[in-house]
Amino acid sequence: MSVGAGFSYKKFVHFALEQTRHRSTLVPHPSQEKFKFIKPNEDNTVLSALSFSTSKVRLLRSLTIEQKNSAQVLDFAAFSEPEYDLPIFCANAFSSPARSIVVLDLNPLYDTTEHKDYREKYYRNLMPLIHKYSELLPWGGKITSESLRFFSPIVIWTIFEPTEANLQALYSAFMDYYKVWLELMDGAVRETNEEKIDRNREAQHKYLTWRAEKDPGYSLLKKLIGESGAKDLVREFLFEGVSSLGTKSFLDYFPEYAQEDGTVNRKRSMAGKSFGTRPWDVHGRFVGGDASC
Ligand code: BLA
Repeated sequence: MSVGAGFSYKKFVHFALEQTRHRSTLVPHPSQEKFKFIKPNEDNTVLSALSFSTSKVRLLRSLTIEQKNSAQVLDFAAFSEPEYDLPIFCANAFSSPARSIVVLDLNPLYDTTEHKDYREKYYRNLMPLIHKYSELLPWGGKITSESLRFFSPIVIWTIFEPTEANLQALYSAFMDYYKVWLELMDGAVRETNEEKIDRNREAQHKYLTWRAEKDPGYSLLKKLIGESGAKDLVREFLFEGVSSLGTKSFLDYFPEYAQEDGTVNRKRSMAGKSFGTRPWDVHGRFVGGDASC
């Protein structure tokens, strides 16, 4: 039985903000003023947007969308200041009455297959988390191949029927993952080497650039708040920093999307979907082979 109607992702946001407040002072982010009262075209829909920063966190923001008897959406993310190489906390859930599509992760700033030191630093000790949830929230099947480089070995990528039990499992996972992220944040030591700070900034910018261009939520946002509203929300709220943290373009980072006339191919994926099963082993080592397999 689906519980879509009475369910709200707001409690996820409340939990996260409260936990964060225990550890640091939340300062409203400038983007909050502009997007707090954003009004959708449809009467049955409520959009809520909140954004903050803390001493170590450049941007902590959440968007929830609640549609009566229809879609429930959570987009919650936290991006550290470039002085820290912290993973990006990422909780995305889109629930229709029939199914929920979920990505919950501590997205790595650096690809964990290429950067083994980064994998060791952050994920080695976290692998038990994925075992805890791999049965309750199993791998969601084939996925946009390009997304994988932004996922960590502990990513929860899943699709389920939004029953009470499944949503409770997701809430439990969300709380665990967020607490772990806060621990990492607390322990993070400020980098002073300018080169490393620049590298962190560029890595975050690359991530923001990917998501601002290819986020699967875009078409729903466009429907709710129109094309220019959706563009603003994506570039100045959800992925704020995409216009200021760096100057490289989407095609500089992802040249495989270039079309002959120099524009960006609108397809989400050039490589196609792949990875029908979880492509990391219990140690967090990538075992997915070539993306095209
Ligand atoms: C589907 N959302 C998906 C899928 C992924 C994500 C992987 C499955 C389709 C695919 O393989 O691309 C999420 N992809 C991510 C995330 C990253 C990524 C988090 O690369 C990070 C690096 N989803 C939202 C929001 C909405 C939303 C805010 O997060 C709506 C406002 C909707 N997601 C949504 C919908 C689908 C989807 C409607 C199914 C339709 C589709 O695939 O386009």
